[in-house]
Amino acid sequence: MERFVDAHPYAWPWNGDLRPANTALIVIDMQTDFCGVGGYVDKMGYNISLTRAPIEPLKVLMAAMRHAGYTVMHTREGHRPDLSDLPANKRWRSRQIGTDGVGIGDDGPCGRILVRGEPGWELIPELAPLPGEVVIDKPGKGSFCATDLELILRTRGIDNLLLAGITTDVCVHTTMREANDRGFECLLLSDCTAATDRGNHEAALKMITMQGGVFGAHSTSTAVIEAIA
Ligand code: C5J
Repeated sequence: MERFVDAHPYAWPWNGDLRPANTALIVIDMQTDFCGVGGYVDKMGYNISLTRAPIEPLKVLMAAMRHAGYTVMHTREGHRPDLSDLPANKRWRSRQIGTDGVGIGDDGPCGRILVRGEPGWELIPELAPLPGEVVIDKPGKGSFCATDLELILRTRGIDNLLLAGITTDVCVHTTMREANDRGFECLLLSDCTAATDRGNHEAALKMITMQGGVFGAHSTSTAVIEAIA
């Protein structure tokens, strides 16, 4: 039986082959540093009510997908405590924003910013992984760079990826582009993603719809829940 999600710019997935065995939800970087009080995004002066907006729709979507037997995975952006995987230019740039010159790897209100094991780096408790769910630790913006994500997806026979989390224009879009180039069929969920700037979120959605769906498609979580019911 073919199954499609009502999506833009096309009904997704392209071939109607949407099943628990070949489809995974990846929840990207729902960490305190990106959406919690005192985290990196908050410290940079951005409005965390934007990056917190996906939490409630994500709770509902994750429950529905788990109930229907779909794979749910998570990612965390972060660096080793010795910062041996933190490029100097990434650190330098992160210190340019805000008023105090504090950036990635430095002490902040939630511990060292984006450093593995620190409170700010943790996934937020509202969206905690269930035991057995895959968590990918990534040093970059994309989830495929310097991780075993592709190996895990291929081993499980996953073809279709639903992309959620933060931020739409950075880590979610980078992951979508990496996945698309590797042949995965991608769907970005507009209400389960957010950016630090509303215009960037809208622009990131629009980019997807060019060229017949240049990186895949986007839809709402409601459309996904209807399709998998
Ligand atoms: C950023 C992310 N924006 N998770 N990371 O630096 O999008």
